[in-house]
Amino acid sequence: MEEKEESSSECEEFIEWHPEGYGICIKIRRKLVDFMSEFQHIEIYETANFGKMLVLDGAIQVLEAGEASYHETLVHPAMLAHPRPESVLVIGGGDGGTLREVLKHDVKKATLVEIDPAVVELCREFLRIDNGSFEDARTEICFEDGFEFLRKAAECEKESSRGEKSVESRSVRGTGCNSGKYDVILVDSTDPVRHARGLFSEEFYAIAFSALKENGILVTQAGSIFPLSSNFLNAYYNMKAVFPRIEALSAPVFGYAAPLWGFIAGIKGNLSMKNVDLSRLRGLKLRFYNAEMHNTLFFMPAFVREALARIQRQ
Ligand code: AG3
Repeated sequence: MEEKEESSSECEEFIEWHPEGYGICIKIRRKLVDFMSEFQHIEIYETANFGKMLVLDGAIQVLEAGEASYHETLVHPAMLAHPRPESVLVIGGGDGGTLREVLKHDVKKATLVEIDPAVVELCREFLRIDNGSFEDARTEICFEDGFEFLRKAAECEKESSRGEKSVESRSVRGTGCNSGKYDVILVDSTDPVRHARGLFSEEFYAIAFSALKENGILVTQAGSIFPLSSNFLNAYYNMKAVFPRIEALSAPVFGYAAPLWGFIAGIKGNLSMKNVDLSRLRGLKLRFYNAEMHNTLFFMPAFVREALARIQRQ
């Protein structure tokens, strides 16, 4: 795989501009990876003061010094909301940070569905935030579009419940890891652009809803809350149409050009995300999330509550 080092004078700083007209600028020491995959432009940097950084198509995905708040908020409240999460599906997340957090729990199987094998390969070698989770015996990796993966799983379900044994259904089953239903689904995607756009659609949430067990929970990263982004509101709107109950969460994520990043949880069945057994956090070795902080993840600024209430009334 192509990899390139550049002299520090060529890349002293990395800037990501958000379309709204503000940005984030990070001083960097050197570029470790610059690769154009089939799907996107992958860059990995060593920054001057904040560890490594993963950038996809110009958008910062992971800044090592800031990634804990993102990955821990995406993963742990959902894992605690479920009394025994055994089967977890991660959509996206090719850097391995989400998988790393999932595997801190006593799960039986964690399936990672990542569209771009190059992201996994390069992050495993150069970013190294996965902490061995790609090699964990409970991990199963599938290189496929997450939406397609769930679509096929739904097809498969339908056919097996009809008792059909067509060649086609066997081949669907044969594509690998899309079998069974999940206790927890975590969507760790890029912004809703290009191949990730579909992961924020009502159709995707409907298919993910049916891939959850009777009691299950889906959490997606959902874009900036402050400033309030249309990405966040759209995801909320589309999830609302599918899930009987949803919760918005937020955390500050250093590395994204927004003081508050949003997450949305869709709850199926009889689970509560707010009243959880926080003693299960003991021994998990977390850097950001803790029992005292749990409630604060659900606090929303007044202007966000207002915007969400307007969506609820529709
Ligand atoms: N995925 C969400 C990153 C979104 C950041 N957006 C941006 N910088 N414009 C992060 C993947 C981490 N596992």
